[in-house]
Amino acid sequence: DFDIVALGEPLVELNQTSQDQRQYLQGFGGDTSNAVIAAARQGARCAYLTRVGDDAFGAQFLALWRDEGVDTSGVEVDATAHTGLYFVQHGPDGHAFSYLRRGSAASLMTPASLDGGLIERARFLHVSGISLAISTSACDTVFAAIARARAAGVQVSLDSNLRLRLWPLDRARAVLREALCHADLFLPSMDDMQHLTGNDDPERTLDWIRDAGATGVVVLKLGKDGSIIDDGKTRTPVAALRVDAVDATGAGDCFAGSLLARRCQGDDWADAVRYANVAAALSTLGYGAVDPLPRAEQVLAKLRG
Ligand code: KDG
Repeated sequence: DFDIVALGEPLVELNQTSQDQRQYLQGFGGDTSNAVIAAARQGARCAYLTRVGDDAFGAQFLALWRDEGVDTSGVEVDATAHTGLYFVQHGPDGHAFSYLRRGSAASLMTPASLDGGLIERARFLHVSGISLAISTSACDTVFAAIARARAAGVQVSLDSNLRLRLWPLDRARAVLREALCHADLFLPSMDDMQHLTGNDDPERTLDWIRDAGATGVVVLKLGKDGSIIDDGKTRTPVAALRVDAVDATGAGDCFAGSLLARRCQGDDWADAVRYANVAAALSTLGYGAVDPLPRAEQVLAKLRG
């Protein structure tokens, strides 16, 4: 059985690492894949549900997940479509993504992709705004996964991960509102919520989320200012670890995966969020979404120090 089963799209990553702007380091990304690898590095038993192309990149991903101890029995290989790809570019305002993913294998997932029964064997199902955005059939698949999880008593975790390159704001708002009502854990970032609600005040943002129908735990991520846990009764701020970030790609995914892993290991919400804040900070110290994801020993050493 699994602690966490995640559903979404892996993307091969080409990350700009040089000053002349023309050298790219190949790595791996895809928010839910990042999250499940981060969770596995914290000791969680994980599986990933997706579809990759029958190409060199799909094969690299399958090898990566196996190396990381992530179960791949729910990964479909599609001979008719490619594995998605994105570029990360760095500038004065942080990082930006360019996607080459339309028509990708993962975007062709359907609810039948869930028939292997992995979700029913998990403690958490983890999905995101990106899983919902990539295509209508992927969106249907996410809602079908949520329904299966709820029917089986599996907790649903949803990261907002709003990517406005993938869908219009109005649709994103409507779909995320619908999805967050079914989440036992909702993980929005303040940046995403600012787009969705038009306000930049954390308290009012949490009010908006409750008014939208969230009944589970909400952890609002404030970047370098840490996060706020709202369990429906009280709101608890948790400070972040300050670091000199090199590349924040995947930091939120590291946060999600680490938080879920620590919940499965018995942490209360405050301890799990404290741990996840440190893990996420450490994940920004190198280039790429996956390579710099810390392991449990590193996070624990930092927490103790
Ligand atoms: O959170 C990081 C992800 O956004 C990145 O790995 C690429 O999955 C990705 C996406 O769709 O933006």
